[in-house]
Amino acid sequence: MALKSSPLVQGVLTPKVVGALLVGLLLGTLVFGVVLPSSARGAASSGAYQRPYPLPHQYWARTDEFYVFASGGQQGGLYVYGVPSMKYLSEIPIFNPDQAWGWTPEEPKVRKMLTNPWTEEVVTRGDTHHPSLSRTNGVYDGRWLFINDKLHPRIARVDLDTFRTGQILWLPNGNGGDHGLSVSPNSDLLVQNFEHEQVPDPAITQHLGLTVDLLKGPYVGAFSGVNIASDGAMSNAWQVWGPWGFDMVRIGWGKSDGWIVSTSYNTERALSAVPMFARDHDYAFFWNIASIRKAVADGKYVTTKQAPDVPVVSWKDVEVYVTPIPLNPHGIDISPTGKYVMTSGKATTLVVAIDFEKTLEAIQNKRFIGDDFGIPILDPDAVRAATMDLGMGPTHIEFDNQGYAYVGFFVDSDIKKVPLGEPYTRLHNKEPWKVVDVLPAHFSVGHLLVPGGDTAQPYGKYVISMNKLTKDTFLPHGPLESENHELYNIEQVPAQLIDQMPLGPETHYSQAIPASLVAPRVKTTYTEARAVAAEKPRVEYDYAAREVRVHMTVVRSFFTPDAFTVPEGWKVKTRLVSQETAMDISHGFALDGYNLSVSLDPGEVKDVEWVADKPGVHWFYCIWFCSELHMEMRGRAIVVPQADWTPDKETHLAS
Ligand code: K7E
Ligand code: CUA
Ligand code: CA
Repeated sequence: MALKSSPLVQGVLTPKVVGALLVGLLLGTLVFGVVLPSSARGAASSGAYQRPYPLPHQYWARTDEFYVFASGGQQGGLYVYGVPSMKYLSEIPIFNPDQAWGWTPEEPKVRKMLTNPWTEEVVTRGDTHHPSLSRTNGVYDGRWLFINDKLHPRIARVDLDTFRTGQILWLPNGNGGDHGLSVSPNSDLLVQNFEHEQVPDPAITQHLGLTVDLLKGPYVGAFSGVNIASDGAMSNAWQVWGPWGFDMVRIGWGKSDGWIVSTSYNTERALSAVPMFARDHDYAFFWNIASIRKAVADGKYVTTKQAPDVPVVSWKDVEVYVTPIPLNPHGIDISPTGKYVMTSGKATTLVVAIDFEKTLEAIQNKRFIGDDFGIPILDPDAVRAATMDLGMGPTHIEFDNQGYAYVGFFVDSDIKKVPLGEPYTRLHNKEPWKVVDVLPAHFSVGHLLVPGGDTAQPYGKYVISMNKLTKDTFLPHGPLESENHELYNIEQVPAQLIDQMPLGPETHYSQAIPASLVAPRVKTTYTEARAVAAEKPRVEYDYAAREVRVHMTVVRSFFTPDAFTVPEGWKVKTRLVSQETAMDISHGFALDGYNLSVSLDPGEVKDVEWVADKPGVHWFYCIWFCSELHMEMRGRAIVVPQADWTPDKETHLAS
């Protein structure tokens, strides 16, 4: 019998039904089948992939193999979930404030990160697209994750010991529209493309020798190089500007070490959608990193008033090549040895595999078929390993550990599995570049991932498809629907779809990293509070600065002090010191009627500044259910009307 018609599900517990259930209990399994979900009954059938988590206690044992960090798109940060359980773990707020995850600009550290250094605007809208996990020798190392905001010219570093944003770096000379981001094999360089063409500082257009009209264009494109120090600190290194906007990007490794590969879909330099399809091809770019550094060292650059320390280099002064790629390419991805660079014409059925060894030879032998803006155009016949006609709307590509590429198709709503050429044929013994499996998706594949699938050593085993559309896959939840992450086991052909998970709109790229590389480094408490442990709670009044400074300790289940007075209009600097040392015991400080809520993790110290401009009693309260006295964990900020204030109303704590 189907679950749908089970009396329990319908909630019709009439005496007759209860009686039948009692009979069922007495008879054991015979009637029990009625109330078991069909999936639980089906798990024992032979050949089916066994979900590894039939029972909760096995999940408590924390046996997931991978963490997935999924870009949140308009959510402005990351979603985190486990694989293969597909269980949602948390979110990491980055560019958008999110008090549910303790990320609010009331905290000066957060506020500073969200502030545009040039305009001093606090920017609270972001659009994350491309996470790139830090790596050592081309392999994930579990230290950090870097990610861009498409809406503003800024990138962030997330620290994987705290799952919190540690730095936001603003990129100069542009308004945003940043797209592809990639980290180098040893995490010392990061490249961020500007997909949207810009009208830059006149010093830049002059240096490029191009003219840009604000109304009529054509505008110019750029990518930023960012240095990453050994402690993860990011700093602007240089920018390269050229005639086009640049879309996706990878910094090469192995056979393509020392090169940046990227795509552009708008080599027409068009200003609206239809003319962006005017040419039957656009380009893949190959940029030599050493030549960019040499141009900087040789002084071939300009700087701008906004960023006097960041050299801006012209494409003319660096070593760069292009090769034609059919109609509007998007993703560009590199195989594990660094040999194959794969891309595709988004508006075609064609997928191109470029052999990077052949590309270097073609450069050496000047196998050019012309130039565009002075950039040599490499002969496609000289650089391609294959041009495959595979299906509608090829978009992004990942790689496994068995020598296969996985190409996602937006229009076909599937993923095609394709064997790579040498040196991978000994792994799969297949004729290269011919589809061996088709993974159906529900629906419209955007990005896809294989764990480690953008590194020198993919882990394989799974593919996750990040589908843009769900249609009727899940319960209706309003006109704006979630997206669908689908998990496939790829150890066999055909691959098996083993789970689906709705996730908020809309993820772009995501990466999966072995749990063993991250879980051991995750902190459960902070140690900052130890440094101020000796300081006693106190309230200080500074009449000259019109400022009250409150030094407050926070521990289950008390704020000390739990009441203080403030003259109306004064600034209140509140230092919160968590004295907790136990894991999972976070508190918080939310102030009634003041648009203020901060989270305070165990052992953490936070400063909150606010202006006491609303007279009256304002309760502050703890925001997390920390003990059975959680609701009582509150106190009063008493804002005394200016006219009524006298110094005898100051709060003095008994010492
Ligand atoms: Cu959505 Cu990588 Cu921004 Cu393609 S991008 S899907
Ligand atoms: Cu502290 Cu609730
Ligand atoms: Ca185009």
